[in-house]
Amino acid sequence: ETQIASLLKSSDLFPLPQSLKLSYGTAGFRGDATLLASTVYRVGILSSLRSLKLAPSTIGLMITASHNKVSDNGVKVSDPSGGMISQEWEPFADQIANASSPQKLVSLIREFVEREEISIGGGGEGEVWLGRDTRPSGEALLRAAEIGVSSVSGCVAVNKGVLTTPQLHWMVRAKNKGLNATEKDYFESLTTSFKCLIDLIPFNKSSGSKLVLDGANGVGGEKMEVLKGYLSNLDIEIRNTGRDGGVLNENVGADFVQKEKVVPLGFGVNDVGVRCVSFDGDADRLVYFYLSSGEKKIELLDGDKILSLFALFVKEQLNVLDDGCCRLGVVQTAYANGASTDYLKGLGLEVVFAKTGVKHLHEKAAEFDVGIYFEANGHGTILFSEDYVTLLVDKRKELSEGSDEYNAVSRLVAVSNLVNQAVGDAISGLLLVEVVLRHMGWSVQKWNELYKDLPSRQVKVEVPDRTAVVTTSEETEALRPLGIQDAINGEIKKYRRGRAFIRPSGTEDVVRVYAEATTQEDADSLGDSVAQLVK
Ligand code: 16G
Ligand code: ZN
Repeated sequence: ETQIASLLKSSDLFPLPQSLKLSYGTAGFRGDATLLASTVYRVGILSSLRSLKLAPSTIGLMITASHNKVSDNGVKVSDPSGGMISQEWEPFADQIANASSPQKLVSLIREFVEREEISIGGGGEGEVWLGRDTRPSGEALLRAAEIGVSSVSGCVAVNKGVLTTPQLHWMVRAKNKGLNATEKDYFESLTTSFKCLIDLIPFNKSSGSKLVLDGANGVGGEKMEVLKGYLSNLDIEIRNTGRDGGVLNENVGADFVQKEKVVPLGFGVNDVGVRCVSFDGDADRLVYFYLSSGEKKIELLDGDKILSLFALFVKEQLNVLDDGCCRLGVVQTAYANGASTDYLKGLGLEVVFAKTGVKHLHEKAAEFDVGIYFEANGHGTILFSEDYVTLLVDKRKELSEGSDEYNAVSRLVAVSNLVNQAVGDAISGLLLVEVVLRHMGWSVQKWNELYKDLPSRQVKVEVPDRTAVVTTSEETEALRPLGIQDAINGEIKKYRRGRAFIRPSGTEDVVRVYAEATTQEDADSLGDSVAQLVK
């Protein structure tokens, strides 16, 4: 009863704004920051309950709206593994976020606690780690989260301050594994494995040519500056750090660069030919690019191309080991450029498709010994199963130091430490791209030639009810409205290498159309005619 009184009292501090309807969706709750205090407070409560349910365990709560505009904010929860919170809890998240009164909220919590058999007020074993990006609204929202967390008795909130999303996930994962889990440990783990990989490059140990980073005026640029202090062998210039007056995500960052295919602010004619990389606002996505002429248009190396580079490198090491028993798999979404899928299949790789949204890709990648996943937008990582890493470490003991096999095993083990095993991480992704390019002796232009993207086109269609569109689990075909897929197939048939699909957005009230063909004209025309069918 004291627990209930405490919840009623604290929830009075955070009234639900009228007309707010929220859904946890593909990436947590997001919206205008001024409306989110009650939501974040409630997610604080949920995180405490999650921690108690899985006790003893630490849960992560991240305050960010990623690539969205600076006046937005959002909140998402990390499970003890460092992955997204189990989808089984999403309906409860939706319910409490939308509960219309403190009484309603408390009764929902009560029911849930009973059903899930969560024991509250026991030994005080609940712990939630909080992080936020650089948004000005973050501090106040973090306080709301703290109040939510500690309104559940036996739970403590630990403020970890400004972090990238992947840093918080990494730290939560490490903590629950009983490993060192500070931000410093994160940087040390990355730099140690990066240096190890650089030392394993068979020739040309030069520091490589200069890389220029667009930090999206967010947390990523700031953290890269810290990391730079740990590294002697990375020549990097960091722009759009947010300190020079630029606005978060405004005409900068990975989302902007990938969607608009033009240079971000702060880049121009002087950068022609230079290898450049953009992070998004919370540094869980990256895309590379370069300027081939003095114009604004760029050559984009998106998530698909990063995936291809990583897959090639991992495959090369496995070939040295002649290890037929390692299951290497690649996971893409329907948005992956068809040319990238052909390329990966051409390498003899198993390619599977998942629904859009990181949690879906992650789940499928985790089924392999080594699973590589990327969304075209630049979010992705490489997952190594624990058993496979153990096997590699044991195998290395039998190999003679310095042999090709020994080095291949060492590279794979170092990659498993470098690449964030919890979520996609722009910082570790950047380090691995840099390693692989130096290992191959490739320029960014050479990397870009792995394959040529098919022209594509995306259209958003506003409809009265986007849930009328239901797709197969890989989102490649529409099951509903009835008959629409036949009509789409009819359009596709008119174009050489035509491909198109529709899906309801998970983050906006629209239906999205994707189309691809051998020429831009064809891709545009296919996209438009499919959009007409949706209207
Ligand atoms: C979210 C997802 C992103 C996905 C996008 C699709 C995470 C962390 N983020 O931003 O992966 O590409 O949604 O948006 O899962 P849409 O459903 O509106 O097309
Ligand atoms: Zn992001």
